[in-house]
Amino acid sequence: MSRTDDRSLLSALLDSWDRNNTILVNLLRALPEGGLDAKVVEGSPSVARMFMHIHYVRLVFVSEDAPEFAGPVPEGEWRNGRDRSRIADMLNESGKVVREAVKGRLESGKDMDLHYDHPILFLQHMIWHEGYHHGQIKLALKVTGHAFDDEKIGPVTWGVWMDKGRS
Ligand code: NI
Repeated sequence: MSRTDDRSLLSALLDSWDRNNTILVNLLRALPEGGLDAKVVEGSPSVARMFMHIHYVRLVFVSEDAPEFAGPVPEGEWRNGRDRSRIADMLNESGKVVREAVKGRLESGKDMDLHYDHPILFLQHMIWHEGYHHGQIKLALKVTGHAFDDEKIGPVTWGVWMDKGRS
């Protein structure tokens, strides 16, 4: 059976976003002690600030592109977060906001207001943006002597994409 019907595509698309968020939160939870303060070089943002930036970017784009789904946008873009479970809650929350914005705009047939011709482009942009910072976060840990063990981090990050029985 063809899988190009809209419902099937929408469900796979939203599944990809959910997996992306799961991977990000798994990375956060797997950080070693002191990992939130790691930086690639002096002057670059800490791991904590990168997670907070990702949360901020999600919410600011929804507020600019699909404001009917927006909640409050945090005051600063690169704030320092100290509490890992609080950051995880924030990411899960902003993940839902993005999900609802994309789903809502797709269902209503409306483009995004400011940056994108199609809601899917917004979702792809967020996944690309977060993958970019994911690599920076891992590099920051490596250069500060806190490198992840690939055998441990692989299954909760790369493995989530390739978990065939999950959805
Ligand atoms: Ni960024």
